[in-house]
Amino acid sequence: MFEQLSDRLNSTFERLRGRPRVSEGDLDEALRDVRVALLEADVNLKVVRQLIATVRERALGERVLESITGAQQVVKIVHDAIVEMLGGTATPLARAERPPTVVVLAGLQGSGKTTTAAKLANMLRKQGRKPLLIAADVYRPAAIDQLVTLGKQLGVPVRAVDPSRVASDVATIAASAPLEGRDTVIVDTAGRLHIDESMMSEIAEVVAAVKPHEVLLVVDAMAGQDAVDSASAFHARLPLTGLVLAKADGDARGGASLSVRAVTGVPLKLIGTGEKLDALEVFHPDRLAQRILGMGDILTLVERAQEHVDQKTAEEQARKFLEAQFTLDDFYSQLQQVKKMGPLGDLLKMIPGMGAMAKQLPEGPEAERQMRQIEAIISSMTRGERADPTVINGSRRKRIAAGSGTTVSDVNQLLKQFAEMRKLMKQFGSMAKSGRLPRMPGMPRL
Ligand SMILES: Nc1nc2c(ncn2[C@@H]2O[C@H](COP(=O)(O)OP(=O)(O)OP(=O)(O)O)[C@@H](O)[C@H]2O)c(=O)[nH]1
Ligand SMILES: [Mg+2]
Repeated sequence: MFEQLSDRLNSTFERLRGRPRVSEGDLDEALRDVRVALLEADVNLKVVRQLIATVRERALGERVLESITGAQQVVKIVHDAIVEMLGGTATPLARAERPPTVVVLAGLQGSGKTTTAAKLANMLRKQGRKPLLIAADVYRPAAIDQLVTLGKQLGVPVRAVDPSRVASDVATIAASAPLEGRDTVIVDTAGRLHIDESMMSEIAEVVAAVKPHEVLLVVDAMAGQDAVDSASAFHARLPLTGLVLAKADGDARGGASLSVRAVTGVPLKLIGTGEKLDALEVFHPDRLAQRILGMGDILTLVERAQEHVDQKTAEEQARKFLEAQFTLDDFYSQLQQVKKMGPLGDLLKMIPGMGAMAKQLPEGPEAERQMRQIEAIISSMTRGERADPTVINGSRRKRIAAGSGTTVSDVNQLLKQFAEMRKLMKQFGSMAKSGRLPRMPGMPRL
């Protein structure tokens, strides 16, 4: 996601950095490139115009043209403008003071409501909440079964409503949820077209009857600007409190995610990044802007690590990582854990400067093969070699290659990559120490 946009923006800024000073002509040329890049990413035209105008005005106001760090300032201004366009800070889901918290999901047919309902239940369950799912899609008989199946997988109870009294049933079930020890109710509704008046008034009735704390519209990122248009139409009819962008993983250009907030004024709260039930993320405008501008997304990486890796090992490794005391042994054990966290390429993209490397990475069976090769090479090293790879001279390389069934050039490549990684970590560590990186809960203090 966003690769093309990210590449274009980065080469634009690269060119700008190459200039000794940024002239007004350079600025306008760069802004033209940014504009084209955003339009090609399918960002809404009005939103693009607004963004470019803001950036230009700020750049001139901040005297970018007279500064020797002008190019850097422009990047920062673009970054901030993108963050604003995406809504500023992350907007957490509302929580009722007195349970139950009620969340209603609405959206077009096939947009991803049922899947999102289950993913959200899963996310809340992991946070220690006790969700209950209500299947209020009474038009497709299979819809209830779909939710029941998902609920079973998660161990979350599912209740169905009577087709003849959808709104009042949802209200009754929601109200009695706390009696069953459930503190959050997630209502999956039928897919509807915004032009279908009777279906729109039905969901409006549900909303009026249960007075939910959140009315989330699930939009399909792959629909691009159509998703943005339908969001506007739903917003005109329902009191939406937030948006969920489903199928963001299938949206190569990213236009919907980048414009839906600015066009509708409704905050984007969650994004769906895959079919599996753990593929739902809280939406963070700043992190996305950083990812697009090639600054990496360390915070999401750290969170994902916390979720999948045991906490103590993670902290220990993060400390070593940032102090560049990381050995090949750590690298090996991290590879094992990284495998649990998701495709390596996805993870690398979140590390500053690693986006380009991620692109060269193979996927699927080839990635598996390379992973096994790396493991074989590391396990053919002695303990001393793993702790301090600088002792690995020519004859040791030959021995390691023979022992792992690889070639000397395979061994060289791994050592080179490892050395580069360490160098990067060192920079990173000093950034973290000097406070230039935000600190996350759970991240070790340096
Ligand atoms: N890749 C990907 N697929 C998704 C995501 N969310 C949902 N899907 C898929 O999209 C399809 C439709 O999802 P549903 O959750 O059934 O959509 P719905 O809005 O409930 O559909 P209706 O009830 O028919 O209106 C399914 O095949 C899901 O697996 C996502 O974030 N990524
Ligand atoms: Mg459904």
